[in-house]
Amino acid sequence: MAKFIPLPHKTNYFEEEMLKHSEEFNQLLQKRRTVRDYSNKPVTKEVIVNCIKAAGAAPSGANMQPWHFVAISNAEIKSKIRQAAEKEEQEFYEHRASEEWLNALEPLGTDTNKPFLETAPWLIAVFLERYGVDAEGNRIKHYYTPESVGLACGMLITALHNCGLATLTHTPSPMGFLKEILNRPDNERPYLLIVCGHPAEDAKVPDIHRKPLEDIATFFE
Ligand code: IYR
Repeated sequence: MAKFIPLPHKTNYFEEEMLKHSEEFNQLLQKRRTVRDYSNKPVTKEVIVNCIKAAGAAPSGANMQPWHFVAISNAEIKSKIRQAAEKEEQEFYEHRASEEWLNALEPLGTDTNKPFLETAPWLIAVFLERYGVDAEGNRIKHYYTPESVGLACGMLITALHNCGLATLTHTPSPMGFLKEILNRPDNERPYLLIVCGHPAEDAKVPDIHRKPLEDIATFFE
């Protein structure tokens, strides 16, 4: 039988307050940029812990919370990840990527060289649990797993940005090497590698723009 409790936290803003919150949060998120140039300045673990907790508050299919976050500041592991990622990227840029894909990436100026995987103080490897495993080793079915983990990643990036940190959502492809280097179990697959830290003093970002509202939303009133 489903058990219900009263909604524990309620916010009841006046309309003007709500509008102000929406404007301020939009202003904050409009300042988010994907960053590839990082400073090696450390970021305290507690900040990363709190942001991962925030990500863990994401909604998920049947509340299965099908995610696992591996946060790495260890230089040796970061170096292994960089080596493995650059090997895959070499394959990608030289053989796997279509001409069309390479053209789409051209404005981003990306290439096989991924120094940020060692420079940035934290890498957060996000794993998707294809299924759960209970105490007896039985499989527990998970639902809407890519959607759920995507939502958690969005919240993680937002939480990190809110702390004044820069992020890069990095997807070396394929990223099976993450599972080996980080010793993850069979039920997990690597989903995303989030690079996080302070931007380099002279960090540059591509001159690209966001679509206007009318291109991303439709309203029926
Ligand atoms: N994984 C490669 C290529 C790449 C692919 C997409 I889609 C991007 O938005 C950016 C890069 C790389 O990281 O260089």
